Amino acid sequence: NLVHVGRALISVSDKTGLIDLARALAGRGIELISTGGTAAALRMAGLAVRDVAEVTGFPEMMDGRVKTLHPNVHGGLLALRDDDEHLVAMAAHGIEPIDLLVVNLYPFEATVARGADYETCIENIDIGGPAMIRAAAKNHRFVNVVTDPADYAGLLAELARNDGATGMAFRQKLALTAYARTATYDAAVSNWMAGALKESAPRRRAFGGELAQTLRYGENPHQAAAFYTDGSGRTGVATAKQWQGKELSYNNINDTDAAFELVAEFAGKAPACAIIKHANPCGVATGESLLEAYSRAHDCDRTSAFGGIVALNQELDAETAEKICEIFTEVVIAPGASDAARAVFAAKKNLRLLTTGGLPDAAARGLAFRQVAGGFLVQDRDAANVKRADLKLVTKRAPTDAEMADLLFAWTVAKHVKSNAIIYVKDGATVGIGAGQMSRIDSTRIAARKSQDMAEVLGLSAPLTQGSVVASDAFFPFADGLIAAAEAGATAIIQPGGSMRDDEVIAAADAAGLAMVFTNQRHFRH
Ligand code: 93A
Repeated sequence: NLVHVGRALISVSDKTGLIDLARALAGRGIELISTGGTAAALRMAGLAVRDVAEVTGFPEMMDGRVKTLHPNVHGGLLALRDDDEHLVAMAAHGIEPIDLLVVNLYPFEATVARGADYETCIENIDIGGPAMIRAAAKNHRFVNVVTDPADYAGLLAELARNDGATGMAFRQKLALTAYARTATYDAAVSNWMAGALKESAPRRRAFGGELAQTLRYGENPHQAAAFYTDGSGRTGVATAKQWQGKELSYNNINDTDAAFELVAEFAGKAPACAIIKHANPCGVATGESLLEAYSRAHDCDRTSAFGGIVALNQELDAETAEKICEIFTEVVIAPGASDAARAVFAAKKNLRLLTTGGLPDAAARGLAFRQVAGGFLVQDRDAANVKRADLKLVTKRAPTDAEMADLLFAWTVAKHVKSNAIIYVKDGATVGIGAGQMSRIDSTRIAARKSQDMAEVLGLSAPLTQGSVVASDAFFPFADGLIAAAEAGATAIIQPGGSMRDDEVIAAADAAGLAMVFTNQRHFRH
């Protein structure tokens, strides 16, 4: 199953590592064929190369749209070297075998990510490249196909091991990678078109991702796992730079994402902090400073914050870093970190610090996936966000300005809490969070009870739910949840409305002197 490599076709947009590779191949006596830009780069480096135009007998034409799409190329890639008919056809048409294909594609994903116009994106759809990759991969019994500069070193090592040949298992792995690449590439084109045509999740389309990192394990140690990027380049944990600490785990990545998406809602606003445990916030706060925001977020639920993940909406400063170091924290993610803040963290070897240069765009279009037996569900990501003007007052009393600010804050947090979500907020900080319960009344009570527990820890005479406001991610189906919130001391409520019993719920609010607004929009998160 060893195949000797005698001729290579190299056609690459990303010229990383090209010269070193080509020089090593040439050093093995391998003949090089190349397309325009690649051939020029090789010649500049003093390497001998044949133009693909000489192989095809056609010039590269139509702005390069047609350069390798020719039987002399595809026959050379697809011919079975042990099939007499194929050999006869090769001889009859002057087709030479191509044993190695090195291609990386027009940078379509990067072109989309930099916001290029429609025509530019279209021009960056590679046709000849994927056609050759798929042909070479199909014929992996005889042909090697390399689609990623990261695999050049492995190729050279394999050739060195086998005196200029490669083994079948090696070529099979290359073929698998090659098909993953073309599938991901076409998925990116499909998704870009869906976006350009303003189509959303329900449209027929393909999904793909690039392997970014294999993980030590998944949600549990017996599950293998990996991290894929979706090619969107959207700022977030996938684009973050890690400054220190051991590799992120599957759960770390999941929680870090939840934390960062939450503080992204506060882009351009006051300093904000979210602390996440098990993908739910256990404290979210704004403040005059990041230090204050962090401290207030921490005070929502100090017990849960231990071993949590902290996200900030602004550059981390040294004072906040010092404060964070007072308890065990798994990950801190922020748009940036000052040198002084990094120096503070340097002493905490296990703490991971991630910076991204910005915040995720909270309003970005995108898709969210959920796996079920035999398939997966796809929906638009929840990019909605109500404004004050969208709210409908339904009670006799209107919220005060201070209550209104807290209601909107609580509603924003509720969007990022697993349903049933109940969030008590006071002065721009959560003071009680009930998450993931099967009944809304349980979430309401749990959030109030946690606030009571914290009052004891903080030595307060009354829990901070006294004089707070409450958000509910979906409507109260009965008045009991609202009454429980009022009993905990809430003075105002924000919720979607829309229950069959809205009248009862509104009457209960009026009876308790509460102000209540409806958003007419739900934020289930399951
Ligand atoms: O426009 S194409 O789809 N038509 C082709 O026939 C073709 N053959 C190779 N693009 C084609 N390529 C691509 O050109 C390769 O996939 C590679 O990305 C690029 C290399 O071009 P150059 O060598 O001129 O820089």
